[in-house]
Amino acid sequence: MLRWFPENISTYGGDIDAVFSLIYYIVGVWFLLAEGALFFFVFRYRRRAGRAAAYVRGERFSELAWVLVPAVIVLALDFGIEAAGGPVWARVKEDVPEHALRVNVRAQQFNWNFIYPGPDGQFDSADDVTLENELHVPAGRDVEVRLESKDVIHSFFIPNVRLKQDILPGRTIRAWFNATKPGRYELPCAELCGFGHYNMRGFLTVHSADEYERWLQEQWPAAAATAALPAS
Ligand SMILES: [Cu+2]
Repeated sequence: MLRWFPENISTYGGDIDAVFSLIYYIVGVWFLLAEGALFFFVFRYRRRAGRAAAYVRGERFSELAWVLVPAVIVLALDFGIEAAGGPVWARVKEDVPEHALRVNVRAQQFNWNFIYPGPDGQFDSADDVTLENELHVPAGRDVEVRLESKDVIHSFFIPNVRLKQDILPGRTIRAWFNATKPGRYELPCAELCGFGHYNMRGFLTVHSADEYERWLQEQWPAAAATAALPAS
C-alpha cells in the first residue's frame, strides 16, 4: 500500500486508498514499460555510419498496430479502473447515509464557517452556533456536511478522512464521512481561491462519545442547565 499517505481514520478510507493503489500500480507499470521501450528504441536504432533511416508512413497494418494495440490496452486498463472505482465513488459521493449528524459549512475567502443547529436540531433558529475553522464531531458517527460558498469556488478537504469535495457558489453540495479515531486533523481548502488561499485552513476535531457530550454542553450551557433540572 501507499505508506506515505496521511493516516486513514475514515470508514470508507480503505476503499479510496485501494483505488489509489490500483491506479498507482497500473500507471506505474505502464510508465516503466513505455519508458523502457522508448530508451530501447533510441539506443537500438540510433544514428550509425552507413545505415540509412527508413521513412515509415504507417499505412500498413503491422505499422499501425504499434499505435492501435497500446491504445486498446490503455483503454481496457482505464475501464478496469472505472469498474473498480465506480462503487466506491457511489458510496462516498452519492449515498449520504440517513440519520447522519448534520453540520452546514459555509466557505468564504478565507475561512470555513461551521454552522451547528443547536439543541433544537433546527437550522436557521436562535440557538444556531457558527464556529470559525473548527469542526467538531463524535467518533464513529456518520456526519453529513452541506457545503455552500459565499463567494468563489473552494474545496473542502480532510486528507485523514479521504474526503475532498469542491464547493460551488449557488449550489448546496452534500458530502459525508465517518471518522473513527479521536484527534485533531487538518482541513485545508484545496482549491486556489484567492490571495489568502494559503491561509485557509481549519481543523476537524474528532471526540470520543463522552468528550463530545461535554463539548456540546460547553457550546450550549443554557440547554445543558435546562437538561440538568430534575424532572418534577
Ligand atoms: Cu478557499
